[in-house]
Amino acid sequence: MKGQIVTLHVNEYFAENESGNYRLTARGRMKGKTDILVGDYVEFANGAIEKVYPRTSQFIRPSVANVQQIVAVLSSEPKPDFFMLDKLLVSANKEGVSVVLAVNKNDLGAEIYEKVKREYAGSGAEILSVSAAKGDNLGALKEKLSGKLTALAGQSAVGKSSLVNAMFSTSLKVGDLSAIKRGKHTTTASHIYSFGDCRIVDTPGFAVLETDVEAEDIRFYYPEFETPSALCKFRGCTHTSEPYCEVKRLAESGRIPEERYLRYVELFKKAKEKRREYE
Ligand SMILES: Nc1nc2c(ncn2[C@@H]2O[C@H](COP(=O)(O)OP(=O)(O)OP(=O)(O)O)[C@@H](O)[C@H]2O)c(=O)[nH]1
Ligand SMILES: [Mg+2]
Ligand SMILES: [Zn+2]
Repeated sequence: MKGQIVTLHVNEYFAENESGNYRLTARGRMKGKTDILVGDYVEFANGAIEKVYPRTSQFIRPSVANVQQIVAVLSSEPKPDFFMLDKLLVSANKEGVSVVLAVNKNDLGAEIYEKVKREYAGSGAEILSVSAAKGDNLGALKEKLSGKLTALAGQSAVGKSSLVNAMFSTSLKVGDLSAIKRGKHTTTASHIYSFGDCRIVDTPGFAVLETDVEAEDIRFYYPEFETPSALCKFRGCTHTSEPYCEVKRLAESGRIPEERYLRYVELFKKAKEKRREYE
């Protein structure tokens, strides 16, 4: 039989298909395999997983497979970490996964939403202003979720669980802001929840879904760089320190959001340093 892993514990896998729910183990050939992930489609018989099907996407932190869309939740409190968001967008673009930026807690003001619209207009992500508390714009968000396995990402306490509860009348545990100060996350294990044709991976308070990307490849995952990069003087321009760089020129004149560009340069440098550590 074929099913999809909806959650897992130590050598205990919970799969689901149209006919029901199954508690599985990894025996025989699969024993000791640590790379069976939430989201994986598996073949099983007699309670044992026999095979993992090829994945359409994969993230390493948190480990989830076959996600088709990411809803990245942001809020004014806690303040957004745009560096994390940029990393998430790079990983998502690399894995071919679409991103919706859900700016939550709009009952507290529109400043962050306006900033996100400015900085991410060319990023390829869709941007929605929502409020779990007031129920604002949740219909639009729900529509996005329809028919796609969606991962909820975002810092702890931005309101991921609250949004799920408000959209689907569930009662996932909701933490308070003080929980993050103590370093505790409210959601502790990745879990796929099904609500009609909406299927959601609620991940433990992780800020990003990450994959590994080479420093020189990061630029390919910034859609707003694509057109101007044809005008850079040097072929293979990384848009960081080369002269006559069109991307840099547009960032300096504000036509590419400058802060997002500067974070890109930072991301590039960090990826380079990290690689050097291992050389
Ligand atoms: N004002 C306001 N507060 C909200 C809104 N949505 C959630 N909150 C509050 O934000 C806090 C965190 O909400 P959670 O839903 O637990 O956040 P989370 O992103 O699931 O957090 P983790 O599970 O730790 O990753 C709670 O105190 C919520 O009541 C909103 O739309 N407006
Ligand atoms: Mg949560
Ligand atoms: Zn360039």
